[in-house]
Amino acid sequence: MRDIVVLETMEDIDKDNDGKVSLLEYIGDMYRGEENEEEPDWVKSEKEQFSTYRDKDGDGYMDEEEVKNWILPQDFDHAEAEARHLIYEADSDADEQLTKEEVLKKYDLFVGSQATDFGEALARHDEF
Ligand SMILES: [Ca+2]
Ligand SMILES: [Ca+2]
Ligand SMILES: [Ca+2]
Repeated sequence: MRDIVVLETMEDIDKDNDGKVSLLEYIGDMYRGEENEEEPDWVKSEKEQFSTYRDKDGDGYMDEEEVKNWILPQDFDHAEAEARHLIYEADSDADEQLTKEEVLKKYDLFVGSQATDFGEALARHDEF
């Protein structure tokens, strides 16, 4: 069952059907920028994600195993990753602390997040 999901994802993203997902294919699946257009920041950070986390053996491609780890991580804590992502997104002054103002500014992000409990807990903890 799990492998079918992996295969379908591969088929979807692996445009040149070489059985591996290149950085371009990975990004191209989410983002189609115009030439000369500057990349949005999230594309840059996705690229970093790719080389830092997705492409474990650093050969520049995600093979089947790496795609599997990407979409079906074994020991991946979704809530924690989401929480970290939220902090990263919301922490406007990058001091790794979230103030209530920062949370409120990104309120939509927290509400739309799977880790909404985290956002709520955070807002509660940060009352002053
Ligand atoms: Ca490919
Ligand atoms: Ca690889
Ligand atoms: Ca901050």
